[in-house]
Order: sequence, then C-alpha cells, then structure tokens
Amino acid sequence: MPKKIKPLRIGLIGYKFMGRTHSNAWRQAGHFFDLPYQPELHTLCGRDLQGVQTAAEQLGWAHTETDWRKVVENPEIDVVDISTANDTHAEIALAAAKQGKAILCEKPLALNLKEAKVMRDAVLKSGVVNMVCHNYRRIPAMAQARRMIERGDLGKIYHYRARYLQDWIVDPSFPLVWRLQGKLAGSGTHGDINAHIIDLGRYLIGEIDEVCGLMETFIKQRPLTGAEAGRMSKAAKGKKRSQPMGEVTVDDAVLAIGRFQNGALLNLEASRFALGRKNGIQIEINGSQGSLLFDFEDMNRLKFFNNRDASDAQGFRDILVTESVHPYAGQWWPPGHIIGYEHTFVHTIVDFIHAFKKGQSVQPTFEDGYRNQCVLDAIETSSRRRSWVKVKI
Ligand code: SOE
Repeated sequence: MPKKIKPLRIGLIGYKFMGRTHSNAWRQAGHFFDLPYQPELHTLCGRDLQGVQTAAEQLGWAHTETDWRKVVENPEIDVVDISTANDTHAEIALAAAKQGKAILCEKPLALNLKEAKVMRDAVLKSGVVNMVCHNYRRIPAMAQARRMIERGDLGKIYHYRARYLQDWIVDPSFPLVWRLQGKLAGSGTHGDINAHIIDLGRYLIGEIDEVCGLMETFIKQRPLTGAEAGRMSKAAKGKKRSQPMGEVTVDDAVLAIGRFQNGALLNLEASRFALGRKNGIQIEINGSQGSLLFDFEDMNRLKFFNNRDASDAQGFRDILVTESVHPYAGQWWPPGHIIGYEHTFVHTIVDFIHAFKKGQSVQPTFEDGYRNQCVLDAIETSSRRRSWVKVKI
C-alpha cells in the first residue's frame, strides 16, 4: 500500500482548452512520478454554471464554483491554477498572492508589460511559489537540447531560428473570439504563440538584447457572435439586416530579428495564417561545433549535426528522445513508445509540485513571464516605430 502522502488541493480557474490540459496533468502526475504531495482536484471554476459542472464531471473535479474570488479565498485551497483568458490573469494572481496561495498561471503572464511587472512584484513580495505554464520547455527533446547546449555539444551559439505556425483563423468568416480582441488578449499571435518561442529562446540560448519587429493583421474585421452581435443587430433595427462585424484589434502574424546578450542572432516568425500548419513549432540552433533541429509535429525526435564526427561520417543524426537517460522520458514508457502534447503539462506540474514542497519557485517563474513580456513589448514598440529597440528588463 503506497504510503499516504499529503493532499495538495488545487483550485483551477478556467475549464476550456487549457483547463482540460491542466486537469489531465494534475490527475496524471501522481500516477507516473513520485511526488511529495498527491494533487487533489478540489474546485473547478468557470463563469457558466452549466458549463463548469459538465466539465467538472468529465474532468474529475470534486467541487465547482462560478466566482473565482471564492476559490482564491477558500482556506482549503493550496494552489490557484489560472487557465483563463489573458485579461483576468492579473486580477486573479494578485488576489491569490495576497491569500498566500501558490500560483500556476498560463502564458502569456499578462495583457501587457505594466500588468506583468505588478504580478511579478506581488509574488516576490508575498513569497508564494509561482510558475508560468510555458509547457514546451518540458518537451523531453527541448530539455535535452538545453542539456546538450550547456554541455558544449554545439560550441558557441550563432543562430536561434524559431517558427510557430498555425492556420485556425485563415477563414475570414471565423468569428471575433476573445483571442482576436486586444482588450481581452493583449495581443494576438504575438502573445499567444510567439511568446512560446521567445520563452524557448530564453531557456535555450539566454537573454535577448535588442529586436526589430514587424506585425501584421491580414483580416481587419470579423463577424461578431453572441451578445455583441445581438446588441449590434438591435441597434441596426429596421435597417437592412447584415452580419454584424467587429474590428480585429490584434496581430495575425509577427516577424522579428534580434540579438541575444551572448551575441547569438535571433530569428522569429509566428503566424496563424500558415495554411496547413496546425501547431507547427520548428527550431534550428546553429553553433560552432554543431546544430540542432526540432519539429513539434515530430516532438520525440531531435536532430543533431556534430562537427566533431569524422569528416566522412557527418550528417544530422536522429536522436529519439525516449530513453531513460533523457529528461522525463523514463517515467513513461519503454524506449520508442513516444509521448505527446499532454505530457508536457504533466512534466510542468510535476516540477511545480516539487517546487511547492521546497517552497522555491521553479522556472519559468513570474520573473520569466515578466521578461518574456519585456521582449513582447520591445517587438511591438519596434514594429510601431519601424526601428530597432533594446529589450529593457
Ligand atoms: C492557441 O494558439 C494555443 O492553444 C496556445 O494558446 C497554446 O499555448 C498552444 O500550446 C497551442 O495553441
């Protein structure tokens, strides 16, 4: 009989896509990793009572709540997990920090740099364990890449080249959802997926010194849905009925070049208009002694060119990152039995729980979330000014 370990009571706010990945991770973590606490899916919170009750039943939560404040103020809750739209991250995190709760917050940390700084300062002041869910750091192949770079396998790094491509809003009839509204999302492709490859750049290469960015919104207006559409139709009473439209106030695509503090060059591209790319993250790192290639659509592999190989035997070797010597991989299946997207959230939560036990945050923390936001902000400023911008931390 496994020894009884203390429960870690989770309050999860948000139950859509990220709420589902986090629920699965809280539930799975203790089944595959030795943990100092047993996560307990205590309360699932969402504004729509019916929606959150259905989700709680499906995802295995004991209680439901429609007011996040009640979750944050509940003395039974140990960890507040923020998986809501970006415009609510700050309010919830500040309240949770005040209540002394450990906080896991989805990326991007905040709507903007100002909010991110306040959130970072609040968790520093309160001393609560805090983490931003940049889950792609915990793809075994990415953690292995970091290990190889730190070990000197690539020598001096010259290039970090990353693309994050999706295509879910190419259709002009796709409605004006919250991710396409600046007041709810902060930015579009930039803060949503460019934030991920910026975080991976900071994780793998180091701090970014200066950037030059270009942002574009291809489709400027989209159909309104729900209450907003209703309001617009009412206002247009008697006039010719047409589909109410709203302004897209975020970017659809972003390009950026730049320089890391260690001299390596940065090359980023993120788009939601790359037809055929569903969740395409491609990374190439070139150094003086070797290169690494990674493609998330084949996420268990890492391709490595080693300049130290004999000259007649050189080429990109294909490392299947599923051995027990590889980060996280050994906890799952025998070599070659690959893992997926959902496992990266389990790895994130496992490290969060160990951090909670030690009372010390594990990266990426809110400080990393803030520094990510500094780079996002510099790229936005650069795109607006059409000039180079230094990243000020
Ligand atoms: C949408 O672009 C999204 O769900 C991101 O928000 C996630 O962070 C990414 O993992 C998958 O795509």
